[in-house]
Amino acid sequence: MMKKIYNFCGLVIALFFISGCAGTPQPMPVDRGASRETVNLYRNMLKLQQEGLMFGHQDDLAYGVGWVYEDGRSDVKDVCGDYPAVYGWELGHLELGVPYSLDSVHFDKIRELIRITYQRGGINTISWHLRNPLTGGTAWDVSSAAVVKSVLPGGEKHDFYLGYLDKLADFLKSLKNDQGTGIPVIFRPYHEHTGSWFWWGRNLCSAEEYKSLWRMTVEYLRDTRDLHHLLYAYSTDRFSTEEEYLERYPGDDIIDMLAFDLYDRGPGFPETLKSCAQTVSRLAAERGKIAAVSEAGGPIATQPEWWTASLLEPLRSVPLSYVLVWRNPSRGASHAPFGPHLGNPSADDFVKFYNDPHTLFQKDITGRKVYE
Ligand code: BMA
Repeated sequence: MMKKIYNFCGLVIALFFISGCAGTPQPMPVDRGASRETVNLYRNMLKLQQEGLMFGHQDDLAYGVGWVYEDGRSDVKDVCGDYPAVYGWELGHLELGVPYSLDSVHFDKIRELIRITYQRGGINTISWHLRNPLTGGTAWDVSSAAVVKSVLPGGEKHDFYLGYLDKLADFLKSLKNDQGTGIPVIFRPYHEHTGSWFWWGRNLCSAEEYKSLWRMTVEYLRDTRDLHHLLYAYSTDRFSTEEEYLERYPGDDIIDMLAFDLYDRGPGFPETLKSCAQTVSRLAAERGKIAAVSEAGGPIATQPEWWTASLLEPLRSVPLSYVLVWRNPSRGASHAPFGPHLGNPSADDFVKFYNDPHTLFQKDITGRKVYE
């Protein structure tokens, strides 16, 4: 009799634990073999997006207005005294096997800065404006609508393209912390595909081809090259409807973050930003995924209150992980700096943006230990 009671108690305790664990499944990235720190980053980003909006900047630590490679320097820090929480890095030209990117940043430098960011508790995201594998032109070479098809299995450039992915995988594999494990990064390839200015854009391939390109890439990096420190981000350009946003979505088993890029190109920007953000935030929440504005930028030289009026207010009430503004080229780019910098008329407003309780910078997230 006693034994039966013990057995019964054991059963109740076991059921309690099983139902407790099964009842609250923890969010998982699409890579079920993702490293512990990658899973932690994913979960912490999901939590943080309920608390505030992280600020990100492309190439922040590599160069800024009037400077290149100055240790510890950041245009954002020059203006507000703190580093961004999120850092964007660009790997275009890595596929060519050359030492520096299309934006003249050495890949060794990018690796070093990704490590510094990680050690500080910041978050790294990677974009890739890779060359056109069929024509040999740039990422912007849209002269052929056969490129995506040519790199898929059975296509004439498939093996050649795997060579590009191998160079990428080698670099990603080299992103290691002091313990020798991979530094988690958000990988955001094939972006702005709702437009038609890159070889993977809307008019250059079918929806099925685009989705297959994504699937092939994730499967190659994760399963063939055994990389388990990546979160995968899907990011469109501006869009009007949910259907348009999702038309080329590769699937919930391929994507960890739903995002979009949106630049301020004139009147109506705040309204468009808000409505795109609301849609993406809702679609991400329905899927238990992260939401972000993966690229943004505005006319900060002529609209001194752009940071608070055009960027923060539209996004304030929308749960989003981060907004990342694009780079501050030192020279020779087709656009003005999108990030704050000393002497820019918007600098005071950026300090207001920084001081607003809704925005999160490096100091706000260091204590949150996003990898733990
Ligand atoms: C674009 C511009 C280019 C740059 C490219 C990749 O938006 O900034 O100058 O080469 O991104 O970073």
